[in-house]
Amino acid sequence: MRKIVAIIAVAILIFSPFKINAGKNDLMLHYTFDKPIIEKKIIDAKMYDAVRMKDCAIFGNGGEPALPAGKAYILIPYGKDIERIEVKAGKAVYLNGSYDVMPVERAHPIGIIELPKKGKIYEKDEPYPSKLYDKVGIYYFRGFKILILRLYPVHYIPLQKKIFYYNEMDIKIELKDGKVNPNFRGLKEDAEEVAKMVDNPEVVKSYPCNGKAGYDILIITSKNLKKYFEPLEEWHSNHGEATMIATMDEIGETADDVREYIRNVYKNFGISYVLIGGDIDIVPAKMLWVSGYDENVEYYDTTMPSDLYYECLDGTYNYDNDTRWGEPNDGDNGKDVDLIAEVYVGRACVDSAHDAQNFVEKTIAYMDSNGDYLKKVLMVGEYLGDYGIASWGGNYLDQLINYSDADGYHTVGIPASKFEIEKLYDRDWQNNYWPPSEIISRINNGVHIINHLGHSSTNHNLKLTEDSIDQLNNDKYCFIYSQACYAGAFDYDDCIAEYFTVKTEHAAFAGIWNARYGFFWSFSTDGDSQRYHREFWNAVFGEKIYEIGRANQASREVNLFLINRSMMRWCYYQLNLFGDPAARFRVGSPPAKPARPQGVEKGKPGNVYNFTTHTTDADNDKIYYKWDWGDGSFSDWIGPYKSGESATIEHSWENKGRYAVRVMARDEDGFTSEWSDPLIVTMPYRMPFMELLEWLSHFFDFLKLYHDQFPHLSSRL
Ligand SMILES: [Ca+2]
Ligand SMILES: [Ca+2]
Ligand SMILES: [Ca+2]
Ligand SMILES: [Ca+2]
Repeated sequence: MRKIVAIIAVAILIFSPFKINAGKNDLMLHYTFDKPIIEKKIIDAKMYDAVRMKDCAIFGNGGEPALPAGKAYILIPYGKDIERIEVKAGKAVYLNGSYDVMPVERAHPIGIIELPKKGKIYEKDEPYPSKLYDKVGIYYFRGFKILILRLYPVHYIPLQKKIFYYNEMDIKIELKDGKVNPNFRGLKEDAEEVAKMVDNPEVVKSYPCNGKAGYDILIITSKNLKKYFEPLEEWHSNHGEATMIATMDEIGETADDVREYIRNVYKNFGISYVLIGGDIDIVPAKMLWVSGYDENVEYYDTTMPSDLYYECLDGTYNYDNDTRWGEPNDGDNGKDVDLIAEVYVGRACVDSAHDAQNFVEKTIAYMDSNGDYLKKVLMVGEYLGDYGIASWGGNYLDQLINYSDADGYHTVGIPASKFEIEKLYDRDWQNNYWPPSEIISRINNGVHIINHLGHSSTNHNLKLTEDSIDQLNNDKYCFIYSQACYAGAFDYDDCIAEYFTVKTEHAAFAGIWNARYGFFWSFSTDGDSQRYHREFWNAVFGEKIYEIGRANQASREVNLFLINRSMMRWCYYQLNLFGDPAARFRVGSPPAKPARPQGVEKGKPGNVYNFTTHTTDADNDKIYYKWDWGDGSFSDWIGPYKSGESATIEHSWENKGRYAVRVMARDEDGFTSEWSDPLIVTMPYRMPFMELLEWLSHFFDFLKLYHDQFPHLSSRL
């Protein structure tokens, strides 16, 4: 599926085989679709046709024909609302032959067998689905209004066994005046980010975005634990990510107090990340209710702790005011709850100073780490049960390596050319069972990234228990992503994810674990948890989103058009990050600390002077520089420069004073260096007698300025 630019105020689409008349205020989008690919598939000794289409995903409930659906993420212009949506398709193109389209399999909690079932739809003599699209909803990202549609380019007439598809669709959205979302804060970086999320980035221009963020990260913890998080605050601030700490005594008690506080800091200080520094009794977690179901078979629901509540800051999460938060009609006006994050959240489930020190030391050690261990990736797969291809976790995990187009969607995976990828699979092991001692020795030898699919519980994951975690003694810390059940149930006292991340000074610095059941599909690798897992590494290696919290959220949002599919909403809610959301995967090295700036040390206000620096990047990446002029002003990121090339910039100061000029480097992947040592520049240099008198009269002011300015140098941007 491809989308072609949206055009505002286009009268007629000349080359289209059909017409929609567009008015002045309309948004027009044109989508094209590739011919479907049909593959034969044997399930339970019966032959089916599996229908795939490029850039589409299989959508439907268990037992319904499994057909591809496309997605449209459409940005609505600033201050506008939707009056009407019109979708028109081109000519129906019939495929030759007759087809037995396979039914949608049922999603399974890891460990329960269910076979696919067929429903009544298969007895009908009319096209299925009977429509071109569904409106998934309207969601907001930092005040940008995004309409999400699910498009149905492929249709099936069951009794005739015919398949046809549309090779193009036109979407017209009639607009009317509307309100501006209260979470719109008008930052330039927000505009850049939303442009990557939507099909019509040219509409971003309609939003007034001139502001710059003052802060990047908020840490929330208790008054008692605050000092243990200060080294992390300092580390981030020294790397160009201004960080602040707030304590619960300033915030309140409830999850709603926390969300309200985050919303205010988001709006007024421009933050993008929130680290929750406390287990649920220190910083509460919102318990969200979620159900996933198959109309024809059985139904699941649960209540789970979800920090998604602190990421998605729009509107209410309990519109009907009942006991269930997070229902699909619990957003403002009975619409869906907010599912697009304003800020990216991770949690350190610390209960004590000891836990907080473990967490902070491991996180900083990881962010400063180097060496060969960073190349090591371990895939950990277990036997899941007798489900055909889905019998082995390893069959799923293999799709995380390199590019995959399995199950009708594309993901960029962990590149085997850059990493040493080891597999620890029951599938390949003697007697189909690798022993726990094996994973202990792999972690102790140093491994960077672990991906896991197998059975788990609140106190059991990767075949390890709380007790066996004591046998870990690694000082090279890993990141763990596990699809398994309940390992991240941090409301169950202390779950195994908490042991990995905060209870020990070894093991993992961060990870993503499920709060409740993970879900795979039997006889297929198109599992719900797998969708998020594949998209997580696609975000990291395909989209170069290295901050863990952002990558976790990106893996959700790309799946948002499937939110009603089987257990997708359940998984959307439960993928909590146990770690610092602003920590970046060390899949590259940051540039070295830049050379102390060279240039004049004395000069006159108003004159323009040149300053020069240089640095190198171990990966030979292109480099950008940001200058701190010592007067509260900063340059933009200037570049790119080659590694080792010197970079020169001009600057003048309006006022007399003494300025500490320093510079930071960033590579093309966004890894930042430390600040350089400062060059102290004094203005003015040569003073006539009268100016000297004036200067003396300002002498005490200067001392005060010097005093005010210097303490900030090491702690923030
Ligand atoms: Ca409710
Ligand atoms: Ca939102
Ligand atoms: Ca806990
Ligand atoms: Ca680099």
